[in-house]
Amino acid sequence: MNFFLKYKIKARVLAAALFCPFGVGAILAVETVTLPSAAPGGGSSVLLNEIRLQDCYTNALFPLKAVFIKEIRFRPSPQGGVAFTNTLTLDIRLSTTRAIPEKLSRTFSENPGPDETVVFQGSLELSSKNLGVFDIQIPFTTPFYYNPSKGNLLIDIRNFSGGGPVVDASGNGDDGAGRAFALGADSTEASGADEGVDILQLVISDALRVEPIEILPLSGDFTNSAIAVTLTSSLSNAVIHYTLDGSIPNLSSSVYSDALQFTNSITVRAQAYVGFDAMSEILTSSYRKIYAIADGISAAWRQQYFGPGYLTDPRVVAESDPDGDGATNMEEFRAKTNPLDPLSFFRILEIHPAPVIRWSSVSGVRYRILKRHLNETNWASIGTLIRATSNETFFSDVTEKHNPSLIYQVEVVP
Ligand SMILES: [Ca+2]
Ligand SMILES: [Ca+2]
Repeated sequence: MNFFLKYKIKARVLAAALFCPFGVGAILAVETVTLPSAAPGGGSSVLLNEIRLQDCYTNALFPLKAVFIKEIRFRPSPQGGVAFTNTLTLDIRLSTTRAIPEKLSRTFSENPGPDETVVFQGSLELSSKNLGVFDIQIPFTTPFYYNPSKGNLLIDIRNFSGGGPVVDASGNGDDGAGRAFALGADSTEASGADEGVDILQLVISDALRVEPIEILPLSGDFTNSAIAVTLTSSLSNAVIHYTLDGSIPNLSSSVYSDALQFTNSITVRAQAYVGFDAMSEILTSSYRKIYAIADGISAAWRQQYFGPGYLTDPRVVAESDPDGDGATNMEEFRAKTNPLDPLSFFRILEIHPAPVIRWSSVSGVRYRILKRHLNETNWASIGTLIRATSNETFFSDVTEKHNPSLIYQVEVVP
């Protein structure tokens, strides 16, 4: 007798449950895909017996995007399913197959695709409250990357222990799902291949969001002569393509291997691929080389002369002399001269000796300096009155150079 029960299920419209739109930075979207053909109905003994069973689901059941399948769930059949808790020993493998769900080969090895992956292997305690919901859950230790555009999904289950309940199943011929099965977990030939299938719920997540590229350092400013940027993907077989001109990376873009070295401002855009499939969002990181650092020159001074973009203007370096007047920006800042005007810089214009008049004085007394040339008769007063602060006072007449024809006189002002 066939160990599968009879089916009473009518097909319904295929639909995937809970589809979350993709958005940059969105919270990881977890969706479920359920074969929608069944109201709770027929039963399967895939968990009940020691068996091997291949369920095949058509790619039309999945969203049109690459996903990771992370978990499968069963629900007890209303016909023989019971509440239970038991530890089962299972081997579950997923692959992308060219096989047609309802026309699987009876030779098990002919059905899986080349990317067959062991997603769970070992013992696992399963339980159900038999509420008709998908509460028998088998999370995968290795998520399976599945691109529905590449083929149908084959789920190869070997149950080495039995001990679970009868689970819900469908016998419809037009629901895009079928199976091959045989008693004995190590069977190589199926005793039957037909239109029936376990009603599974597949937990998936968007493959574009689960494996981001890591970039170090993150976007930011750098002041050193060069910056090293590393890209990594947690997918060991991923190839990272990148661009440095702001364009969107694709399979033709440069392939990342070693750390990238930059000496000037740059924008890195990168995306990880496995084969022809994008496996990450496009990552964008910008690095800005800045020339104004905490060197003592005020930001306001730099902005005054070099404008609002001064941070990335190489002319603003403290040791630079953009106007070529021999004074560095630091020297011009300290002297309050114009760093972009070659005629504006601090320097000694002239050195010349000047007459110095020195006299004995009394603190508090005021004095007036008079002078004339030898060939003049009138004395002229120069400067303001000088109030002595000690017993000796001097005055330097900086308006004159050394001139033997000059005569000075000092008089007390009453
Ligand atoms: Ca200068
Ligand atoms: Ca200057």
